[in-house]
Amino acid sequence: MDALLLVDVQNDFMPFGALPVADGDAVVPVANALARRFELVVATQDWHPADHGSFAVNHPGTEPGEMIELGGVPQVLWPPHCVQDSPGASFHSALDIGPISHVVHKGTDPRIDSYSGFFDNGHLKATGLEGFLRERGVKRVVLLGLATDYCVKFTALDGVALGFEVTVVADGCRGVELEPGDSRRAFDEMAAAGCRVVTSADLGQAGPAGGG
Ligand code: VGL
Ligand code: ZN
Repeated sequence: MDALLLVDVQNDFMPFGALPVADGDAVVPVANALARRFELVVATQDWHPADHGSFAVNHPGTEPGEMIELGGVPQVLWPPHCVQDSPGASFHSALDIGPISHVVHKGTDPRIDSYSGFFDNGHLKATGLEGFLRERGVKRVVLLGLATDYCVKFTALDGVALGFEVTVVADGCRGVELEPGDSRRAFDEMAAAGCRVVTSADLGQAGPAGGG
């Protein structure tokens, strides 16, 4: 069984959002085209409380982009984004949510961030995504979304570490690029860890995905 995993296709990561990813909305048509072809489509949402420790505003004297320690691990500070139930946390309005059968919220604990859809950044708590996929017999996870250099990367790396076959759809991903080249390095890291990095065209045109 294959699952399509849509990572954080949320307004705040779009070019008009609070934590803008250049060209982030380009992932939406890729997601919509692929979602039709999977029996199981799961989405993650970054879902922070307003007092989340990854927000620079919650650490007086700091600015976005600075590093601190949070939950025992290094943490980049961000502008407030994806606050639970805010418009910025919603899926992009053009994302076809019909095929999505399950949504995983992450980053809900103010004391630690969670880039991966599977675990928080300290690997202390699971989100439930692994169990959800295993209960349904999922062996291969095809993933895309935002951002390449954070949530896509850490979700892909945890996925392979957990024993899933992970395929990353490169044209369905865009990165934050705090440092130029971060996205390219993220794709290299994912490939080195055993992820297949493909384009949506490589996955073929017709029928349910799984053959390609
Ligand atoms: C993300 C930074 C902060 C992401 C989430 O979805 O990649 N990046 N929170
Ligand atoms: Zn976040």
